[in-house]
Amino acid sequence: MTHYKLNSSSLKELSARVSVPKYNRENVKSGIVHVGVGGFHRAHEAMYLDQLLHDDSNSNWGICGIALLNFDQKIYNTLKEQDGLYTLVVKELDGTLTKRVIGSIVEYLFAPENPKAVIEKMANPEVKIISLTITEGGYNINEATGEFNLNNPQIIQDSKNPENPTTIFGYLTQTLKLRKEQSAGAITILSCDNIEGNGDVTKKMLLSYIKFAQPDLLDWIKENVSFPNSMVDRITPATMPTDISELKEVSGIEDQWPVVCESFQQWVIEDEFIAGRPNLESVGVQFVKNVAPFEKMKLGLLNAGHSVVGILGSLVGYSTIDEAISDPAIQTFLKNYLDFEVTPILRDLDGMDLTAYKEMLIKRFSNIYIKDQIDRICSETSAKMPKFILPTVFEQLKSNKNISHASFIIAAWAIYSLGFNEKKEAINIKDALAEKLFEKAKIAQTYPTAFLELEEVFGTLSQSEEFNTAFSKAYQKITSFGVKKCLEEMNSNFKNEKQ
Ligand code: CS2
Repeated sequence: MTHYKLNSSSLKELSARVSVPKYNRENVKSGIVHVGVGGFHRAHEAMYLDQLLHDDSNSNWGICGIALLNFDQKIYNTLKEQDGLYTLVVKELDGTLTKRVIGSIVEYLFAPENPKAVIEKMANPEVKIISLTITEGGYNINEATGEFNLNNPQIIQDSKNPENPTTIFGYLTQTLKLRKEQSAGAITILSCDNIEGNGDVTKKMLLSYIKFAQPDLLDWIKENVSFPNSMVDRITPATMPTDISELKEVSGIEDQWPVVCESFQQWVIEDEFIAGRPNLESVGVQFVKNVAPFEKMKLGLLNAGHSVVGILGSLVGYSTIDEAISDPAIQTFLKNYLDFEVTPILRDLDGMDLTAYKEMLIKRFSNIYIKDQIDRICSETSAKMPKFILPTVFEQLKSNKNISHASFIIAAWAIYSLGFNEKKEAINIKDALAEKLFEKAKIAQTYPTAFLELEEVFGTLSQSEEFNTAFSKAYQKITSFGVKKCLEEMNSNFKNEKQ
């Protein structure tokens, strides 16, 4: 089979093998600028827009992808070499691979190389939406106070050098300033990160920065910028070398960075697009008045579920989510956690079948073809914990409800943070707070609750006596008997309690 490097000129040949964009990409304008062109964006928003662009009347809604950090150089280079094209490989539950070349990213910029070009692009009147996937940790929130962290050296640097920003807050501020000066019109800033009230959080954090750095912009922003909340969902593991070679061997496509994902996809958004929006409902996006209940459900069940399976699975010595969830001790523990600690805090989900949602979630985690890496799931747990698990814990504590599973998970995380699993193999911890976590985890070997003193992660949790007690008990048990034994015991006690 002839192999083709993926780019605009090979699309014609490739169209005989996989589905390719059938619209004229040269006519597509970037009505959207997206910051953070990782796997998730390419499996989700860019995929929805690719579908939409097949109708010529939508040609104003292409995407300009921004690689914001130095770390993003590789994706920028790949997009540049491949004219923005990449293959999306959907792994169905039965293992079938559905391959499709996505063409909605029609421009791309590397911010560290040319910050001015990025600001000018975002301030272009044709651009109506700036969307973000900058990760849970990217919003610069001080978890101890819930406020914007003005002490972050990069934030201070941006406020002193506004024309050469390095953070998303510096970029957005300069963009809004230019839009105001050039009367470029209103703009929507759409967060697509896994944070409860992601639009509200983006607004609060950005306005805090602007109040400090450019207060004269605030009035203009009030009238001209909207921040819809949204809930996004599609499991997108990291692309593995085998994904790249399969694509080459089976389909003859040389793609340096294809994206692999599950077939499930969901996007629920509040319809607050001040400068207009594409007709996304025609490709299955749901628009609702209030996204909060959906977001809370997804973060509390799916994302928290991931962290639970990831942390416990990692300690036992598994390396993928499907392996870990196939362990009955982990699966039963997860189900009990979701049913008895998370479900009670979920409300206002009329018409939503939560039982079916949870069953589906277990199926999605169990997909053996996805092979979602525990390393990916456990990366940046210090930023995920306050968004995925702690809101549930605080609510349960407030109403004196069960926290036995959550305290067990956090105790397991304290032990995980020492850097070894129970087979004495080193764990590859990727976390901006890895050093601090390790220091606390060391002290926790003698005083377990020292781990909870990390305020930037746990906020006021260490003030709860009830949590401290449950946490210490879980910690001692895990260190004495190992995770698996503890899970089995908890699961059977729980079963007896329920009978
Ligand atoms: C995962 C998410 O990062 C994580 O820990 O839970 O990336 C998850 O796969 C997506 O949010 C699925 O929509």
